Amino acid sequence: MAAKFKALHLYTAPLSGCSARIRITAHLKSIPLTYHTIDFSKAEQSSAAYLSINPNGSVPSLTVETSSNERFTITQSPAILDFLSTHFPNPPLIPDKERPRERARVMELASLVACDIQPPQSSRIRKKIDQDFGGDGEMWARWVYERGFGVYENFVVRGRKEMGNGRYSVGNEISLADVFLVPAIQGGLRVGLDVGKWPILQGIVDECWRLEAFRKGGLGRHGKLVP
Ligand SMILES: N[C@@H](CCC(=O)N[C@@H](CS)C(=O)NCC(=O)O)C(=O)O
Repeated sequence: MAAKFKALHLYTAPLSGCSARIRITAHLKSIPLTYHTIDFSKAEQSSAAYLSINPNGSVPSLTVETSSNERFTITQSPAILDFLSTHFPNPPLIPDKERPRERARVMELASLVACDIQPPQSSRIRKKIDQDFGGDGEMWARWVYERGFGVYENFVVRGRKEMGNGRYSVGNEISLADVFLVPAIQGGLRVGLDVGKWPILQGIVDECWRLEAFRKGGLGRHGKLVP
């Protein structure tokens, strides 16, 4: 643990892809986190106790206890990842400024998942579609994932044309892009998608899955990426 911090408390849910981004990163960087499970089946994310930690009623949240006994909470997975990458730089998950193209590609792919794939099909949105709009939330989620994974794969193809082939989303180093991709793919599997439709994504995910950090930090119960 960096000397500045006494403890880092992660509020997480086993099937939350946004929380899995933090868990995988913590394993890759060997950051000791204290885990607090928020039970969605008991709607704990909407309890008064949890809303006092995260007024957005979502996971993940990270409460930081500093060595000078201050406490502060960070919500939103990109903000938490920024904190972790600043204070636990190794191994880096974002290429440095000497590699501007790789850096841009990593941030582009991570943002594709963070902004265009996960939010429109989140559990809260699906529930609203099912309960209040007379629709089928799972079908909607499948459409969002299908479109998003096709776009992701096209971006990887473009990146490989520019920078050469690699094992992961961008080159041969694990990056934030992979950390965002793998839990999203697991989310897609949960709604019945056949990831084999995107052979390049399947290849990246297979490579990531060789790493313990992904197996330990990925979505609980759905540890098997390839059905
Ligand atoms: N933009 C947020 C999204 C967080 C989010 O949507 N979390 C989901 C789980 S992946 C959640 O907690 N949903 C609460 C609910 O469905 O009530 C982040 O990246 O942290």
